[in-house]
Amino acid sequence: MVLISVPASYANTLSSRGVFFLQQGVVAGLGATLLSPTSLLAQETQPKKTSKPEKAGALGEPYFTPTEFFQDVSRGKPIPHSLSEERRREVGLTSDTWSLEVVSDTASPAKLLKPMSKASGTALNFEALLKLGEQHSVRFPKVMTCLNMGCPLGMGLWEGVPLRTILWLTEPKENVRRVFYYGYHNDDPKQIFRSSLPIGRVLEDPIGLPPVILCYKLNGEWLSPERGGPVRLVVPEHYGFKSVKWLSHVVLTNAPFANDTYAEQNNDVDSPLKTFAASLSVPREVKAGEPIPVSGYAQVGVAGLAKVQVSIEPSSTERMDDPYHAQAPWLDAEILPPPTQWHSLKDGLIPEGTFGFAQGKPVEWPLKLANAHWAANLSPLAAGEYLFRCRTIDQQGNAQPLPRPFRKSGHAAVESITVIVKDS
Ligand SMILES: Nc1nc2c(c(=O)[nH]1)N[C@H]1C(S)=C(S)[C@@H](COP(=O)(O)O)O[C@H]1N2
Ligand SMILES: [Mo]
Repeated sequence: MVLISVPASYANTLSSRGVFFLQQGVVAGLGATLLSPTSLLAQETQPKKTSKPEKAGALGEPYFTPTEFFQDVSRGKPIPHSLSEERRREVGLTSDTWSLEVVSDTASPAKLLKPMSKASGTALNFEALLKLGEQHSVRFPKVMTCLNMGCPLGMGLWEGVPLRTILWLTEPKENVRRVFYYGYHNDDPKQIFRSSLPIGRVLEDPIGLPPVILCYKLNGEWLSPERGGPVRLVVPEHYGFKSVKWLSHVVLTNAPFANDTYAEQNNDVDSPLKTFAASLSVPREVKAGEPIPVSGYAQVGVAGLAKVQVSIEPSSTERMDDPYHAQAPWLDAEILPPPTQWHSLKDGLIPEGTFGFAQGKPVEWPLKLANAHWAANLSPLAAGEYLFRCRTIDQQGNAQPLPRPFRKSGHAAVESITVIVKDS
């Protein structure tokens, strides 16, 4: 049997908690019918360290999700990270016992001159991986999001060695079309969680993207068992299911197809991260004649993020043939600037040499494949029942949920939230 650990709080409910990320103040420059959202600052609260908050990976401050707030999506009975340290040592899930096999697929062989296997004593160990890291390590920001859930699991600064660095050590010669990989699964074939990539993506990075890595650090700390330590794969532009935890095997194959576990539940395994916005704070009841402060986050997918927009209209409004609310009265919200302090990183600083940063500052904002935060202050309304919505416009000009509105290709539905405006 396969168990999935997902926090009970992970219902698609919207958090009514205050936002605590609006610490930088928000500059003016909103559309004429929007007011400056600085009043949102009054709602600041502090993150609770005791319980996992909802929308952990979406909250903005700290920008990089602290370890204890990261949400977990792990299969297995028992879930590998729940094993005792002693047991983890026995099964190769500690840094001193971990090793990785990189071999040819027996069903569709690739030609490798130097496969790495346990049997021949050539498997890659953690020490050798770190040694490669001295020369080749890369570190990049990425939001971890489950294809099937409405909200990111966490924002991370992921660090490791490009997978291609290890693949080249096996001296592949020909007949390599795909890379299959999987992790520790209690030695039970029924529990295996596997994923795959085209060899081209592993050997080469599309413009602006960091490499696929064997990851051993998150936010400057060694990767914890819960996050897939000692070593997991991290694929920058993909949903979480491609980033296999407790990595143990990489299989080079001449097979041309994906063999991902996620395909078995009707998921689209070739769909990279989508751009979408969702709310974090929207008052459910407001007084007539008072501005309505709203805020949220946006996931910046492969299509980039040009704008976040908000709309509010009487809930009785009917529009024909407008499934994506394209005709709603959309107004631009404010995309909040980068943090000045990167809490949860050492000394609050971005380390030198981080992908997408120069002198500790982002080269562009919002960051690619990461979260951004937004806020707006809606103009006062008369008493009545209204629907609030938010959406993104990507850098190609597509309004959410376009251009890929299919749920099994990743969540991007436009939220509709009822807001009651009452006479005071
Ligand atoms: N070995 C293994 N790797 C795995 C999974 C798993 O169940 N087993 N779940 C995947 C899925 S579906 C997601 S969304 C991400 C979640 O990463 P996180 O738990 O670090 O947030 O891990 C992926 N890697
Ligand atoms: Mo997932």
